[in-house]
Amino acid sequence: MKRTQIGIVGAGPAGLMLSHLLARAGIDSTVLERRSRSWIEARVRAGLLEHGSVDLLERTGLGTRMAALALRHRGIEISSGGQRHHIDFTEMTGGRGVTVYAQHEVVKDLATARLGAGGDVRFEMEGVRLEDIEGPEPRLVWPGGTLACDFIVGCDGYHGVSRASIPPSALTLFHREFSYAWLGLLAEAPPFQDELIYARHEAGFALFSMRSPALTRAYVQCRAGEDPENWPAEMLWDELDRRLGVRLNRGPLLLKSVTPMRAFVAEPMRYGRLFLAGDAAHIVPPTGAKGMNLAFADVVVLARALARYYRDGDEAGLDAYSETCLARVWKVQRFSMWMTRLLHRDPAHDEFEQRLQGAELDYVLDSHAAQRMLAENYTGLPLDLEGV
Ligand code: RFL
Ligand code: PHB
Repeated sequence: MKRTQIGIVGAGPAGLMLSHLLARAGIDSTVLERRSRSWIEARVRAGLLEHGSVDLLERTGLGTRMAALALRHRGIEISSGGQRHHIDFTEMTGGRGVTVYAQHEVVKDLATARLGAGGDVRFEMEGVRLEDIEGPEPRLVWPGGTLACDFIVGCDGYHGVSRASIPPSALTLFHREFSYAWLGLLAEAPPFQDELIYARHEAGFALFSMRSPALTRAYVQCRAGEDPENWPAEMLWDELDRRLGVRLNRGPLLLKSVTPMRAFVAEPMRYGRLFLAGDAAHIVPPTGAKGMNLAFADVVVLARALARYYRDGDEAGLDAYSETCLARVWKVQRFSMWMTRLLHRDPAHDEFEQRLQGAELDYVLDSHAAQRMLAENYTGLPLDLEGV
């Protein structure tokens, strides 16, 4: 039977970054990914990197393309009542900012690094199952193969197979569903300005973002389960302009799709010899731009704990993995929920709730302390990269 030290399910940002960090620590891993390499490298998802994620990529030799392609931002704009306000993160945090660099570019950099270093990343692996995760030698099994592992890490996203392999009685699941979602577009149109705009509007939330000097990314709040076909391109552009209070540059759409909003946490993030990381363990609503960053924070903790285990035979880091990660996960969940509730129009809310929401946003826009809280969280809570 084939063996590896760490079997990783899923080649998203979490799985590939973990494999990369383990290789740097001299630990063997095999990544099994259900989709093709071209699929994972083309999948349009996140766009914003926290300060700590940028450090992580640079420190581990993945900064070259990012340095050439990424856009550095000092802050964001918030639009309320038709007026735009700039929040300067760099000033509030003593020099931090955020970086626009598409998730699929990060995934390309990671896949190139792993495969270039002779890493074992296998694509189009359908039907992967986890066996004996409670025993001393868990296995990854698929039609035609078996891989014995010291540990398995489930990095296979919200719909993956890893979390589903844990007996339901061993997990506590926390869920929030939303009655609204985001309808997003990606268009061949130069961003009309440098900074992002988050808009609170009576018709619903809107967000102006970008992927590159040539690509605009933008979202409007819509009903959960909305059919994108109900939104012809012109109508979507008009609605964005109306809610954002600007005139975006328009261009051909490369993508138009609905992203469901969800908040979810599975506790604990370990069962026997299986660890969960990234979206497999938690989802935050996208308003704070946190999901990929949180996935990186998990695997930094796990890679360090595994290095300690293989170096000193010390399991303390592995035992503390879930608790260490969950402390950050809940803080990031709090922030993402706060941003979501601050800016979206909740159809279930009466006038009283809407007045409170308006007052909260006014307070944020007037208060240095509140803006600092926003800046600290948005640019990213401290990420310990010691030993990485
Ligand atoms: P992923 O990226 O979902 O990767 C999981 C991988 O596992 C594979 N897989 C399997 N492989 C083998 N066997 C199976 N049975 C498998 N089942 C699944 C999948 O094919 C896939 O390749 O999870 P990971 O690595 O944890 O990464 C999480 C991030 O992708 C996610 O949190 C972010 O995209 C969230 N997010 C954002 N995060 C940010 O940090 N900043 C942002 O600006 C940001 N914006 C966003 C976002 C997510 C969005 N959507 C589409 C949900 C904007 C949007 C619109
Ligand atoms: C994006 O560019 O896709 C994006 C930006 C900010 C967010 C969420 C998504 O809060």
